[in-house]
Amino acid sequence: MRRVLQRPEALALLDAAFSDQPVVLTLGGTIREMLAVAGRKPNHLYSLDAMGQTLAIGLGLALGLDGDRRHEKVVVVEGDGSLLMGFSGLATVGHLQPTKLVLVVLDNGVYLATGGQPTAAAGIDFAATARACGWAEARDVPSDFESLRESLGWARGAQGPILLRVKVGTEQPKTDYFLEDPVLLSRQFQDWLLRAEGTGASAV
Ligand SMILES: Cc1ncc(C[n+]2csc(CCOP(=O)(O)OP(=O)(O)O)c2C)c(N)n1
Ligand SMILES: [Mg+2]
Repeated sequence: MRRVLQRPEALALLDAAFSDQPVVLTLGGTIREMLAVAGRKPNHLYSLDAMGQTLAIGLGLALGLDGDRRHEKVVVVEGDGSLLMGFSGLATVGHLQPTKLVLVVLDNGVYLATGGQPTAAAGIDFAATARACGWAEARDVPSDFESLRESLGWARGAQGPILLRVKVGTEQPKTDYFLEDPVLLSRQFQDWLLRAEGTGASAV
């Protein structure tokens, strides 16, 4: 049987595919693993413990950057439990149509951070839900390195809002704690947004 992709591997691919674009990261485990594979990145917004709110943060950012040609995409990295908590965001995104938004759901099927209790994700078709809400594209990505790499490359060039769901394993590498002040984290990210070099086109 083929082995399922582990979250740190998926995060390394995500960082490589969107190394110059704004990326909003959900919750502690995902953030710590991204820091372990990619290091501290100015284009990453670490939304520490904002369970259920990561998609809403990305939605606001994608709408705010809509006319800013320095930023092609706004990538949101969500967990299954957190997305389920903020599920109404799928409808709001369908309604508001942020064309730069790419939501990547790293679905491990559990609330890993709190002990591995199963979420409702196994019975929910996230892609079909997003399509029913009016998202431009929504796909399940097979849980392997090449499929995810290819899908991320496609998402980079396609018009959103786009949802990609990929199943990941529950291996938890040992990582350092990361508990910085969210006010300072968001300020550092805003500073990057304002000075980021993009395609060479000027901001509106
Ligand atoms: C509103 C709220 N409730 C509960 C928590 C505690 N909590 C932190 S992470 C987590 C699980 C999140 O599940 P998921 O998004 O699937 O991420 P995973 O743990 O699998 O990485 C919970 C319940 C929280 N941070 N915020
Ligand atoms: Mg989970």
